[in-house]
Amino acid sequence: MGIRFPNNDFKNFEAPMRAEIDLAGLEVVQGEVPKELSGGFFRLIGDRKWPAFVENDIFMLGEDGMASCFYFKDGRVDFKMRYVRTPRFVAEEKAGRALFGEYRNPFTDDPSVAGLSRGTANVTMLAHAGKLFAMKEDSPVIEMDPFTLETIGEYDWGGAVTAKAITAHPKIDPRTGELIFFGYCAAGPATRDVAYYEADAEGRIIHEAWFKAPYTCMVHDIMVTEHYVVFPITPLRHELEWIERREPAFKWDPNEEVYLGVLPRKGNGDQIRWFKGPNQCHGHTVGAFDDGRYIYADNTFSKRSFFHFFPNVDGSAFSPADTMPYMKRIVIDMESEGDHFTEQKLFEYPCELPRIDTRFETMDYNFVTMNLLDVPGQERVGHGFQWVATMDVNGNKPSKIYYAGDDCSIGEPQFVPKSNDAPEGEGYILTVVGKHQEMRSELLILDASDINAPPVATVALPFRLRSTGHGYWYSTSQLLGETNVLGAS
Ligand code: V55
Ligand code: FE
Repeated sequence: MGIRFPNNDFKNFEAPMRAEIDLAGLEVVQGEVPKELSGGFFRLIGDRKWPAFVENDIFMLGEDGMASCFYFKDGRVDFKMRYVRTPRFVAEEKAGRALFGEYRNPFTDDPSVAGLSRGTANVTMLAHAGKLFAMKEDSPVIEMDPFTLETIGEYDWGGAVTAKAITAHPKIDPRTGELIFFGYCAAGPATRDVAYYEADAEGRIIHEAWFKAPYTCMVHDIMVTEHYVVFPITPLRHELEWIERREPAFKWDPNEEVYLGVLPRKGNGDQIRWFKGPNQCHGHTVGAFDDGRYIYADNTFSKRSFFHFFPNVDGSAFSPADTMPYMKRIVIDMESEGDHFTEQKLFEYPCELPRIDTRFETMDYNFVTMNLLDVPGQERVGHGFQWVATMDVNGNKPSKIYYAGDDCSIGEPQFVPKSNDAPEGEGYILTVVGKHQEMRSELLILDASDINAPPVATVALPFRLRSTGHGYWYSTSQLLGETNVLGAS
């Protein structure tokens, strides 16, 4: 059977690579790579190996996870890229064709794979307690070798994690090195069950709690403070009967209420308190902290889901402007008798993929870097994310905006401190630029305190890397399990 990728989203710069790569010694075409940086910049790229047999395959979300890493040492950068050998990938490789059907719909699969994990491991890579995981929110995590990118296999923390799905956005508390994570649809596809876990710095599960969400929906990220965990239940709904009827797995409901579920850290499921607010869709958490009474949590929210390919529940049309995410600060008063939260816009332009200096995760913080979707007054030439911005959530420093160039896309910015004990926000921003005309990509190293200064270094790839969501830096000491906290080396 001939191999052909039918969808227009899978053409030109975004055509699947389907190639595993080893390239030692990337060319540094400008500047110098800081010698203090020792570690890896890990990006999971969706990269479909076998063409879908269903029509509505979703670019990126539905594709096989391809683990890629820029390894930094002594001013040199090596590159490696390997498919994550999920149970799904292994089964399809053996068959030489796709066996899994539509996104998040097991009823569309080839009967030969019934009961096998559908996970594609294509969202984020996490290093904790000396292990590296490739993660997708609909399935168990996959353990990988941090240095060879070989797949080790599904990991369940020694049997302690029974949730059938684990988030791709856990948080690490830098005070303790604890890993805070959860799974939604934790009892199976389209269930309301949410499981919440904490692992200690050595990776042993020390807490587990279960509760039911008010309705089934995508819960992509969480907010974690020193004393609380906040679960955003926003109505990108997901119903078993829809997937049974082969309708889209997710639909946006403009009428359903928004609930933020607040659980004390290491609390039990029956301690959850729900706070309500205006109808909107959660994107990603920026940072969150509490002062004992108030919870402050910064997030991106759009009027409806950012994912335009998920229809409204009633089939009604919507404005593209309503998919644009904006950064807002949520405030929850834990001493109030009420059941509402308040919110305030923090940044004027539409933005996504916000990242902080994660040495300040769960703590009062200032520094943010993110991608922008639109900058009024600047013409957009091409598509996707085209800008990186830095800002201070407390307004102490002016925001800066870096434009990637015409017909260039730019990836999620990753902040890396200059040294392990550098002040907050002092260091570098790593980001991958796709040069669509030239059909190749570059890794940019920008000065986080002035992203408009000439780049610290530009590292060229002699090929393209498809656009993706997330990229995470882990220092060599974090990869070796010597620390769980963001560092330079
Ligand atoms: C997201 C990404 C996914 C997914 C669900 O960015 C949510 C959000 C790349 O896959 O399956
Ligand atoms: Fe994400």
